[in-house]
Amino acid sequence: MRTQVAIIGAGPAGLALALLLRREGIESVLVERAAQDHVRSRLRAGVLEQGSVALLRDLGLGAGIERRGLEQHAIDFRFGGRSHRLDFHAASGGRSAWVYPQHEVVADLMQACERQDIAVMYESPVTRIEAFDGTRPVVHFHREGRDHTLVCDAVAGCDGYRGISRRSMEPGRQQVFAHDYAFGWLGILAEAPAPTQEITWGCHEEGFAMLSIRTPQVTRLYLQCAPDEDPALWSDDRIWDALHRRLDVPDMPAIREGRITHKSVTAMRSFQCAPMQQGRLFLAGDAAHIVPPTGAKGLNAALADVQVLARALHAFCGNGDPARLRSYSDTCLRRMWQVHRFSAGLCNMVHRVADESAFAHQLRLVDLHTMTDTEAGRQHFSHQFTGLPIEA
Ligand code: FAS
Ligand code: PHB
Repeated sequence: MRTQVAIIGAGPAGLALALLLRREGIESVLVERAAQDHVRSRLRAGVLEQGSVALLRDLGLGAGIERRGLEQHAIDFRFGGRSHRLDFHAASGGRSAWVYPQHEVVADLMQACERQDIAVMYESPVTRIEAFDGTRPVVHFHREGRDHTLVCDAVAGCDGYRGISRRSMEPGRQQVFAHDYAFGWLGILAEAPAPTQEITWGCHEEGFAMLSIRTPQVTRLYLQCAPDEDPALWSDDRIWDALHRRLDVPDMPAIREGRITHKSVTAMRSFQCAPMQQGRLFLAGDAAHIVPPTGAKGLNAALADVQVLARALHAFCGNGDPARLRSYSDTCLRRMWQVHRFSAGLCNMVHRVADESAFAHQLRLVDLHTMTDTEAGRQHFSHQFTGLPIEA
């Protein structure tokens, strides 16, 4: 087989990239390891930055967000026994975020690829990527019991943290930055309406908790736990008791309980590889970087990367200009290090580690007050949370 751009992975990064390339008349083929239903049903991110919503609308995918998305203007931070509502819409000069779950985004992107006859091969794991230091990379994949090859001009590694793309790069030409956190999140889905229509964070002495929203009847809740916690040790009663302790405050309606339909633990890490390219192989999304879910940046950073990559591939494949491709990694890294700083800083600010000193605890409280109770703190949080600009 032959195409202009081989895209490895049909998660949000790969699917969005294929649609952006098609719009510029550049052909691509997506090769995805898993079955389509598996990719579509994975429960992950929940919040879209303003720029990500603009991208999806630009791709003609605004209908789902209009019907099922919830525009957000504020986050209610709870600490010191009371609510500290941060209006990021006002503090950012009118920018918003949307609650619109990743599985909805992926379903919308898949439907758009099908409508445009973009070739997505599911259940087709890529086993090797070769010759990407030359001008004709070759992607080897397995499909329907046979081995196949896909010859192309460029390879987009959108295959996530455990994918083959980053591992195919020469380690000696790559730097890795990694940090694992001393806590994780026990995440649940509950058939219980949110007491208010705003995401609520509990920065409690006992530990962090969050209430987010999926639909008017379903809430997504998180509890700080050990990174290797066994979800089976958490009965429904134990979960609700901890969520009430960490989230309820006297001046606001209590969270509502309901049937828990999903329970899982996510460990937390920050990871970045640099550069995000070697020869004609370009990494985008989780293949290149991981952020803790606290700042809701993983999915949004993936969508930001592929907008940069699509513009660079259009200049190269469409007009023979390699300049943007050469600077792809530098362009993404300038934005990503700010995303890492925001995500890691927020993560450390709102979680309490077991051996926290009294001094460190005081510093965290000052940081929380600065972020929510000062104009400068609110503005800094709001510009980051609603999404940094993507370099043209
Ligand atoms: P993805 O991992 O989504 O997609 C990569 C695709 O490549 C997968 O479909 C995989 O099957 C495929 N693939 C891998 N190897 C392959 C091979 N050899 N051949 C072919 N295909 C291959 N982000 C947030 O912003 N907020 C959150 O709350 C949040 N929660 C998360 C919870 C969990 C449990 C996880 C794992 C992630 C969470 N994230 C969250 C981050 C997540 O949303 C990612 O940022 C997002 O999926 C990134 O999208 P992609 O880069 O497309 O990678
Ligand atoms: C989510 O809905 O999963 C979510 C919301 C806000 C965050 C992180 C995750 O900051």
